[in-house]
Amino acid sequence: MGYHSNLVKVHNKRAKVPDTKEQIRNVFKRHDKNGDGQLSKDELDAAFKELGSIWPPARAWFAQRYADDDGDGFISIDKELSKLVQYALELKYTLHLYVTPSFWEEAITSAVYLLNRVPASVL
Ligand SMILES: [Ca+2]
Repeated sequence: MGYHSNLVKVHNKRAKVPDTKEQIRNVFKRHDKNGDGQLSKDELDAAFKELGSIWPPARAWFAQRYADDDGDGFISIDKELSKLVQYALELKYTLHLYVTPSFWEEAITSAVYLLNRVPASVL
């Protein structure tokens, strides 16, 4: 491998700096500890801890209810991860309103977020 091809490689790497979405995606993927292609409640818990949630068990609970489309209690990396990432992204945005979100602020934000997504026919 010559000098030139190394330069090109570095340049390409620079151009592909992962965005927030990609980073969050990777955090979740990395937490599939047993590699079964699913995220369990415990694995979600650990992932949200890494993402900086101050109340990971609650966050994992809400996230599971939001993203678990087929209701099997696991988030499928193939089919349900996009929804989970979307949830994390939107939440992070909301939490930026607070300088230091407290336990209850995070809880209320989660609840409001979830309720906003309950179809009108249900509530
Ligand atoms: Ca599922």
